Amino acid sequence: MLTLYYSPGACSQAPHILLHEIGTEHDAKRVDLKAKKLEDGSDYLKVNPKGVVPALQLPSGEVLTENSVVLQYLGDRAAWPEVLPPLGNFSRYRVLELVNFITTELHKSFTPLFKPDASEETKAYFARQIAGKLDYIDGRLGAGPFLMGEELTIPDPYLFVMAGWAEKMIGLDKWPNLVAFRERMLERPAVRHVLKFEGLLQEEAVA
Ligand SMILES: N[C@@H](CCC(=O)N[C@@H](CS)C(=O)NCC(=O)O)C(=O)O
Repeated sequence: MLTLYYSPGACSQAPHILLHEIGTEHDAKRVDLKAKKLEDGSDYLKVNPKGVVPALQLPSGEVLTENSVVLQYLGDRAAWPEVLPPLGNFSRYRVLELVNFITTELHKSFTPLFKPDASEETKAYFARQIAGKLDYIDGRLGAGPFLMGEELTIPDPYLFVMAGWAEKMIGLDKWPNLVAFRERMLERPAVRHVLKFEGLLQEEAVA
């Protein structure tokens, strides 16, 4: 079985949602990112020496890291090919283009906003960077419902996580398409399940 190493609300939520969207059986182990420990007290650095989530342990015991690659791995194994079109289909590269944009341009621009030792000036600089990237994403999304149009593909759960971070850290008022996307994603059973599992949606017990 696959095992996802995650931290609540972190970028690991993207593959966590994808696993549920594509219906892949898996185990999910919570990581204390400060202590670099698992819930049983064992050392997470033995799983992923980089000390970050996500990490995906394969049935062979190999551990795959880097969100964009973990999402591709899962997408290529989905019984539902639309989530990542196969080789030979040009739209595969459009999907990967979006994943790469989110991981390199958006995701890492948030990092200083979460760091207590980053100055207000640094935070303001990165908030402006994020705003510019969200201008592009909002236009790209349009009426959606998803980044690629009618079908959910692997960058959508990733964008959902980034939209949640943006809402919390800088507000989403300037990006109405992103607000609508986030609301649509929040209605999805896979998203609700993961939010409950990660302890971020309290009103119903996890089944
Ligand atoms: N390059 C990695 C970065 C992953 C990453 O930044 N993960 C964050 C959570 S969103 C983390 O684990 N941070 C803990 C730390 O930096 O100590 C990837 O794309 O998967």
